[in-house]
Amino acid sequence: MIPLKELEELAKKSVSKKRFKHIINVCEQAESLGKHYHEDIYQCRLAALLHDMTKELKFESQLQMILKSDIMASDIILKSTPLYHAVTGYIYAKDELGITDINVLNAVRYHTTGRAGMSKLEKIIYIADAISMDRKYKEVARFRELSFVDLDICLLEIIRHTIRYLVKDNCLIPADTLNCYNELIVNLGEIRC
Ligand code: DGI
Ligand code: FE
Ligand code: FE
Repeated sequence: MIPLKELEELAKKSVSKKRFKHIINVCEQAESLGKHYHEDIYQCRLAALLHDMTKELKFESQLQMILKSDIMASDIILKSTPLYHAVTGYIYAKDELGITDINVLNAVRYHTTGRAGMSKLEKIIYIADAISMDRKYKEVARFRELSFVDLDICLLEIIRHTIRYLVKDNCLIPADTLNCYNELIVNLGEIRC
C-alpha cells in the first residue's frame, strides 16, 4: 500500500498551491462521506489525492499520454481539454505510480464526467470534488447538505447542474455524463417522459 503522506508530498510538488489546497479539501470531504457511507477511508483518501494530480500538465502532453495509452478515448473527450486530466490522472496513477486498485483508478478516471454504473467510491469522489470547501457556486450549500442524505440524489442534482452549465456554455456533453444522468433518473424513479 502506497503511503498517503508520500502521495501528498507528490501532489504538493505536482500542482500549484491553490490546486493542492483543493486536493486536500477533496480528501477531507471524501473521508467524511466515506465514514458516513461506510466506504474504505484509505481508498477515499488515495483516490482524492490522485484525482487532479495531472491537472496542470500542458494539454498537449496530456493528449500525447492519452494517445499513447491503450484507452480508446472518444472524439468528444479528445475535443474537450478540461476532461483530459481525469484520463491522464488514471494513466499516471496506473502506469507511473503502479496503483492497481481498479476502483480507485476508476474513481480518478470518471471524476469529471461520471458514468453509468458508478461504484460507491466513484460517487464519493465525484461528489467530494464538486462540493469541496473551495467551491463557491450558488448551489453548493444545497449539494453539501444533500451529500449526507442520499448519494444518488446528490449525484443526480450535481450532474443536472453540470449538464445545464455545459449547454449554456456551448460545451460538448460526454456520453458518460448523459449515461450517468439517464441511469440515475430511471433508478430514482424520477423519469417523466
Ligand atoms: O478539476 P476540477 O476543477 O477540480 O473539477 P472537474 O474535474 O470537475 O473539472 C471541472 C472542469 O471541467 C470545469 O472547467 C468544467 C469542466 N467540465 C466538467 N464536466 C464536463 C466539463 N467539460 C466538458 N467539456 N464536458 C463535461 O462533461
Ligand atoms: Fe478534476
Ligand atoms: Fe478536483
